[in-house]
Amino acid sequence: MPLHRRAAFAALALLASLDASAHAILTDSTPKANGSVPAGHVALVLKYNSKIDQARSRLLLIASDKSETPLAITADAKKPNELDSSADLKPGSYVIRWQALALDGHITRGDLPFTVTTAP
Ligand SMILES: [Cu+2]
Repeated sequence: MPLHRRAAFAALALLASLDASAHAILTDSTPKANGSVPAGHVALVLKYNSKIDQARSRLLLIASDKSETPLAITADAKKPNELDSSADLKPGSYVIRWQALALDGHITRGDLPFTVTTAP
């Protein structure tokens, strides 16, 4: 491969790695992944490594019977790296399927499984 083409590929690889660092990666959450919370009104917080477009990100709650409920995301300009919501949940196992749009225009997706226990 000619040297100038190698340099071009190296530059592209560098750009790709820089871009990857801007993707939204889930860094913390409430409930924690595989964690548990008591039944009732449950605050849901997904925290990312970077700012995200809250209006164009998505949260879907999947119950153990596979039923799916879209969760409204609470827009909060003071917490630009979070997707916040809440839901009234009965005991059982759930998954939040999240889709986060980072400000670089790229979407990342993931599943956050957790358990709701009988309220004390
Ligand atoms: Cu990106």
